[in-house]
Parts: sequence; structure tokens; C-alpha cells
Amino acid sequence: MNLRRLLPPARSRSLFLLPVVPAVLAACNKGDAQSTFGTSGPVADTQANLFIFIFWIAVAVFVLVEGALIYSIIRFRRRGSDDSLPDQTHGNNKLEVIWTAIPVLILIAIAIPTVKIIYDQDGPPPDQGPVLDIKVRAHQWWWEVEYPGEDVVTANEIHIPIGQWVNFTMHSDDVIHSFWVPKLAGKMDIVPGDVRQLAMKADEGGMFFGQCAEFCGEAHAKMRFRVKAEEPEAFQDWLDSMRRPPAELVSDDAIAGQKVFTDNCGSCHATNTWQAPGARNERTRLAGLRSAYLDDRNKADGDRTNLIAAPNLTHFGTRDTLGAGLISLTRDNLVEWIADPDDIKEGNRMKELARPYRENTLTSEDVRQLAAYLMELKPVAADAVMEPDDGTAGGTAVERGASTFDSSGCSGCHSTGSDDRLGPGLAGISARQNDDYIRESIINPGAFVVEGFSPVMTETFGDTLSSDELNDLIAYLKTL
Ligand code: HEC
Ligand code: HEC
Ligand SMILES: [Cu+2]
Repeated sequence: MNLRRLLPPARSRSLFLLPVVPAVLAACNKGDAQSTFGTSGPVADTQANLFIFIFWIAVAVFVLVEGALIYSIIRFRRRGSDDSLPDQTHGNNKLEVIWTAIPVLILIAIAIPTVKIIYDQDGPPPDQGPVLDIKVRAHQWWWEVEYPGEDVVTANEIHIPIGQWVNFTMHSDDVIHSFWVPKLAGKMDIVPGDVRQLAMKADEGGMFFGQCAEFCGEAHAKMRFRVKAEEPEAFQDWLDSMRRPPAELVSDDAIAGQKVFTDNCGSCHATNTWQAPGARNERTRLAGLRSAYLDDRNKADGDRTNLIAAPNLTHFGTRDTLGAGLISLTRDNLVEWIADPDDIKEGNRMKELARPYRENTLTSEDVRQLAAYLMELKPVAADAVMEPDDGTAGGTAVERGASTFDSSGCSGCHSTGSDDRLGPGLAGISARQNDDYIRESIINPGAFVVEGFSPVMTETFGDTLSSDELNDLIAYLKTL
């Protein structure tokens, strides 16, 4: 069979390649948000330079080998009717030694810098001033972000200061993910049960695109994030702002939305980790939500709880993106997300598990109010903050207790009604239990374990709450 006849004529055959050309060229555009050529930090820089070094060696090899091949084809082609065999050079020791030695030398030239860079970039960052530690935990399909020692927790957007080394300590809560910020550093796989470290530094400011680079399930391609590199002062301002209380809600929609949020969304999302105990307990809370999800997995739909670890939404209105770095945060996009998260991100766990979606109970008014509330979730201005709380806060014991209940993260696990979240609903607790039991349940959660719940309450309340705060809390709980 003549292959040539099966294919279109030569000129239109090459037309097939046309659409591929821009795609191939676009990959080289340094300005592209995820280009590994336009680097913005020393780690990615070194890696790109190594790539280019190897690339030029490969180009030289290609040109020499193909050149020799083409030269031989033309120079020694069969001419006229001379059918005799040319000189045979089989068994030429000198030639064979040479073309064995040359590849060995080339591979050594490639291996030396490669191995050196692998070792240089492994482990902690170089000793160049203070290092910022950030903990990242990968979830299907979003990123939990914690600044240990700073009492700041957030999700999907990672702020870093320009010019300072950052050391990421990474875990996975479920399957293998891979953390990749192309302009700052190469990929690092995150394997469940293992701790991975990755150091990087941004030499210039910007919103760097990040992406999970290891197939991790249905919404993998939409598991993105951003790294926002800013001047050290701006970074410090951001850290401080994350520890300030939220500004007062202004619009009626937002005020109504807050209640809709508490009833429908608060079982998974925290918005109150701007105060130290809440931030410190967020990891434990999320771990508890994760194990509740695992316990639930094989239950019938109707028996599943309304729980899975979810992105922290404290001061959410200050974020730039939504849906794990997927689309920009605007009110319209947020309305679309809340109305049907699957519209934007197929397979996400919120749509799958949250009761309002399973039972289809959100009205369009709820959605509008929720969006208004989340858009208004911003910290108060720096100069509007009252003196730090010295334990002599005003109000009655019950009022102080209520605010401690929120700020310590209790409300993330307990409703004040009778519905169970990660922990039992606390309405009517005083009718069931005495003060000592309540006190012991808070400071020593292992002491009594309520039937049907696993003991996931963090052990740190005994240390983080003063005895006054504890008394106020108990006074408050008894009013429920
Ligand atoms: C069952 C737990 C659960 C409930 C209940 C829940 N969510 Fe979510 N939510 C999630 C998870 C999980 C994600 C992450 C989805 C993803 O990106 O894959 C998420 C993501 C979000 C995000 C995007 C966050 C980000 O950083 O990009 C917003 C906003 C949000 N939820 C709002 C809400 C609102 C409003 C409600 C109440 C109607 C709600 N959620 C109820 C689990 C929940
Ligand atoms: C990480 C989730 C979590 C957080 C945060 C949390 N709890 Fe709990 N709590 C639980 C769970 C689960 C139980 C039931 C199992 C047990 O007793 O350990 C429980 C039990 C209790 C009980 C006993 C309830 C009963 O019906 O017998 C009280 C009281 C209580 N918690 C108060 C608090 C207070 C106050 C805070 C905040 C300072 C708090 N919890 C923070 C998960 C949490
Ligand atoms: Cu992933």
C-alpha cells in the first residue's frame, strides 16, 4: 500500500501543525503567569539556568549528530548504477571508543551541576537572615495555610515578604498532591503521612500562580492557589490585620447573611480565627472535621453529617480569589459559587456534603445575603482597634463568656442550639450537667467522652484560657 496516497498532499499536511505552533511558542513566553522561564526568585532561577545549560548541550548534540547523518546521506548516496558495497568500517576500535567516551563526558557535565543543585536546594534555606515558616496542608481540593507562631490561619492565598527566605512545611490530609509555584520554585510532592519541606524566596513583588501538580481526584485541575509577595512592611500589615477583629457589618444584607451563614455554613467554615485561641485551635478543628468525614464516608446520604474540613474564611472579603485560586473574588462570582459551587468547580466537597445543597434549601435571597456578608468580612482599620484585652473586659460574665466562646473557636465545633456539629449541641447543658463536669469537659476533654463523639476537643484550652475566662464561659454555657 502506498502510504503517500492515504495522506493529504504535502502542503495541506503541514497545515495540521499550524494550531500547535502558538501553543508551543506560548509555553516559552516569559511573561506568562506560570512560565518557568520568567523566574522571580533564586530557586526557580537556578533551576531554569540548569535547564538552559542542558538544553544547549542537547542542541549541540542534535546539530552534530543530525549534521553527520545528513552529510553522510548526501555524500555517500548510491550513484548511477554502481551497486557495489562501499568500504565497511565495522570493528573500528578507535571510533567506538570515541563515541562511547563523548556521551560519558556529556553525562558527567550534566550530572555534576544537577546533583549539586539537588543537594543545595534540599533541606532548610541558606543561612541568610531570618526565615519565615509557613505550614501548608493539602486537602482535596484546596490549601490550608498557617503561620505558626503568628496565630494566623488562612487558605488558598499565601502572603510572603519580598527578599526573605520562606520555608514551607507541607502535609497532606488525604492523597498525594504536589505544591508548585512555577515562578518561584520547582514542584514538591506532598505525600500523606510524610512531612515535606520546600524553601523559596521572591526577589520581586507580585501575585504568583500556584497549582497542584499531581493528579489528586476529580477537581485536581482546579486546585490552584496564589502566592502574594509584597514589601516587608505590607506583609507585616497583612499579618497584623489578620489578628484584628472584623469591621462592623454595614449593609442589611450582610447582617442578615451572618445569621444564614451561622446556620448553614458554620459547621465547616471558621470566620473567627483572628483571635489567638481560635487560630491555634483551627488545625485541631480541621483535623476533627476530617476524621468526622472519614467516619461518615460509608453511611447513607441522609445519615451523613454536614462536615468536612473547609477553607478558613476569616476576613474573606480581603481575598483576591475564590474556589482555591480559581476565579477572582467579585460579588457576582461569589453569588455564583454559593448558588452552585459545582458550576465553577465540578466535584468539590462543599456541594457534595453541605446540607443546604444536599437538601436544596438555600433561597436566592439567602445566597445574596451570604455573598454580601462574606464580601464585608474585613478587619477593622488599624487605628480603630481598642486597647488589647487585659482580662478586665466590660459587660457581664455571660456577655464576656459569649465572646470567649466565639473567639476561642468553640463555635466551630459546637452549636449553641441542639444540633450536633463536630461536638454536641450545647443547649440545655446546665440541665444535663453540673459546673464541674462542664469545667472538666473544657480543660480536660478526655475526662468524659460524650456518647457518639470522638474526643477531638483540643487539649490546650486549659493553657489558653485564664480562670476568669473559664468562669465566664461556664456562666454563659449555663444560659443556653
Ligand atoms: C460540608 C462542609 C461545608 C459547608 C457546610 C459549607 N462549605 Fe463552603 N467549602 C467547603 C469546602 C470543602 C470548600 C473547598 C472547596 C474546593 O475549593 O474544593 C469550600 C469552599 C468555600 C468557599 C471558597 C473558599 C476559598 O478559599 O476559595 C466559600 C466562599 C464557601 N465555601 C462558602 C460557603 C458558604 C456561604 C456556605 C453556606 C451556604 C458553605 N460554604 C458551606 C465545605 C463546606
Ligand atoms: C475541635 C472541636 C471542638 C472544639 C474547638 C471545642 N469542642 Fe467541646 N467538645 C467537642 C467534642 C467532640 C465533644 C464530645 C466528646 C468529648 O467529650 O470529648 C465536646 C464536648 C464538650 C462539652 C461536654 C458536652 C456534653 O454535652 O456533655 C462541653 C461543655 C464543651 N465541649 C465545651 C467546649 C468549649 C467551651 C469550647 C471552647 C473553649 C469547646 N468545647 C471547643 C469538640 C470541640
Ligand atoms: Cu492536589
